[in-house]
Amino acid sequence: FLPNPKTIAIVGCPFSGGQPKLGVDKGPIHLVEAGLIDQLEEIGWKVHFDGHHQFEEIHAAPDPPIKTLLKNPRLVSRVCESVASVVGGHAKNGQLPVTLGGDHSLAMGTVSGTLASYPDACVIWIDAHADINTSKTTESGNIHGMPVSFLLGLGENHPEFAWIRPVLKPERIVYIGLRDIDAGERRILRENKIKAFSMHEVDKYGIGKVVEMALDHVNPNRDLPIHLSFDVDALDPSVAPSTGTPVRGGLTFREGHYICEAIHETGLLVALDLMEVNPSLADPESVRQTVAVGCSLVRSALGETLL
Ligand code: B3U
Ligand code: MN
Ligand code: MN
Repeated sequence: FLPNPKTIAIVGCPFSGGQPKLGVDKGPIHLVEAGLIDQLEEIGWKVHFDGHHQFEEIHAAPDPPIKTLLKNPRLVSRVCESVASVVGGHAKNGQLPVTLGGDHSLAMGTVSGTLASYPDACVIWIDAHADINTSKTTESGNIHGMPVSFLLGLGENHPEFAWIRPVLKPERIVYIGLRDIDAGERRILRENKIKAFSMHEVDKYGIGKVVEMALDHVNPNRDLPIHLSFDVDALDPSVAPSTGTPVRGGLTFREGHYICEAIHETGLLVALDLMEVNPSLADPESVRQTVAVGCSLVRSALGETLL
């Protein structure tokens, strides 16, 4: 899908408004400072990066919660709308947007941007969580637990989010790595027949088979563009400790990288998100380790091979 020379556009999104923990907005800065751009050039990409996005022109105050629950709704909505137009613009120019989060609410923007250019794209969502709560089911009110429901057009329509079109069909998204799902989310997954491979399936079948089954579901003929949205908390906390909501029993270092390598091998990747790296959480060595694993997942998805 991409013209030559193959070009990446780095979309750095220092944003934390979809959840309460400060520091996740520093994720993109740390990933770039760790040398990600040079690393991608070394594996043969042309890389465009003209600074992290500044969302400061987006003032949403006063931003009272919707129904006293959904937190920072106007801010999250406006930031994601801006991210959608940036990601969509890069995709239309034939570049591969690599969005560095920031919290996972940003994926409302990135996936919307991808689907504006590639309407038949599928989404592969790697996460400990399903991020599919609606304003009715959310217990936390944190919008990073909700982006998928907005993209699918589930739940109530809130005027604050009127720009989001229900661009994604339930059969075009698949999850890998789930292990912390709310009761309401479990019901939504079941009712919409959304395919999900939890850690149980990863244990049972092995990661190779799981990725193959996931692709068979969303991309049976291996001809549709792929948006890979990778929440670093899909990895086990021993591998990626610096993240806001770590859940034990996650993907190993190799399982995470295998997913990225296998998606690269399809030749169908058109957009990538790496989300929820929070350099303010845990000790300096854990931060270094998490940032390094984030960079290496991105490299694997973009073609770095072991041999
Ligand atoms: N499902 C919970 C927890 C959660 C979702 N995403 C993250 N945590 N990172 C919620 O808040 O909706
Ligand atoms: Mn997530
Ligand atoms: Mn998560």
